[in-house]
Amino acid sequence: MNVQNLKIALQRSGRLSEGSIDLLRNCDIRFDDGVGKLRSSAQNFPIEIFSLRDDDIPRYVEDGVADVGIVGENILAEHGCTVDMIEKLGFGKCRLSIAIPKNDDYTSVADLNGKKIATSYPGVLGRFLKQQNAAAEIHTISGSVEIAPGIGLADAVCDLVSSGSTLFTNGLREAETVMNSEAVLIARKNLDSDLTQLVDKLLFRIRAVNAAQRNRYILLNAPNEKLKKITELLPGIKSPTVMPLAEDGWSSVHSVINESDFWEVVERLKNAGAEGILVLSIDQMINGGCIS
Ligand code: PRT
Ligand code: ZN
Repeated sequence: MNVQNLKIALQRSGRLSEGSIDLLRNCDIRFDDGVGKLRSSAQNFPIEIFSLRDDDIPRYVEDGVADVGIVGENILAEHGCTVDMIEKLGFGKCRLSIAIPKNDDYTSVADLNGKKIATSYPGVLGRFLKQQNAAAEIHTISGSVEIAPGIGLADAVCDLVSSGSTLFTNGLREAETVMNSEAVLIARKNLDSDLTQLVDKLLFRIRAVNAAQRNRYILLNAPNEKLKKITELLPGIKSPTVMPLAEDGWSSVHSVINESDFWEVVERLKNAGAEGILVLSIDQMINGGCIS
């Protein structure tokens, strides 16, 4: 009988912590995330949660302290560990960018020649500069990178950006995107078959949760003579469900559509004669009691 637990490493306290915990909870994995607890076990899934500093996660997964982990692609790229990146998770999105004082002229990477760039990502930045044939000097610092130009420590910075407000308040502007990043699920190479099965089970749930978040459930009424055109506009997971309404000549249409093309489809449905269009997230469908 398999009693092996899957050990997962999450960021203990930081920008990825909430997203990682929410993801496991949305997968219906119940555990106690008591503050400061290094280790907790789930009550309803064979998984053990380790809370660690994000920088340590790739190495711990590589070394087998944990089997899988959730970490930013930026950390993976910098630390260069040999682990498998198995799924992009859609949260913790940011970019690693080179930023310069806002009044400096900038037309291309050639303008970085001879400049000193402060960063906590010397590995990724070094590869980028080499690939772009830019001869800039890298000055590695571990925190508060954005203040370096203001205090005369560097001419530019290479740091993570999400809203851009940190750069703005420090009088900097983005000049180059070095890489885009988001939280990813990583796994140790060559896991045994029991652990691989557990990873597959977890991955199945993660994919289902993320798909549900991207999709919308749509209900509408359609006059029967326009039904063919309206149903053709609905690229549902399967064909849309069509049911006759009590009112003669009308049908009710239900379908699932992807968020990215959502408003365009709604507009086209309206133009094609759909009425009473109602849109629900999959969460609302379940929690609102629409599914019986
Ligand atoms: O203690 P530990 O080592 O675990 O945490 P940490 O302080 O090293 O990392 P943390 O919690 O700051 O970030 C964890 C991960 O979140 C990063 O590795 C990225 O993958 C991701 N992430 C997403 C970000 C950001 N967005 C982000 N904006 N990490 C850092 N920032 C910082 C950035 O360095 C800059 O100081 O936020 C500032 C810029 O934000 P904006 O919104 O002003 O542009
Ligand atoms: Zn860190």
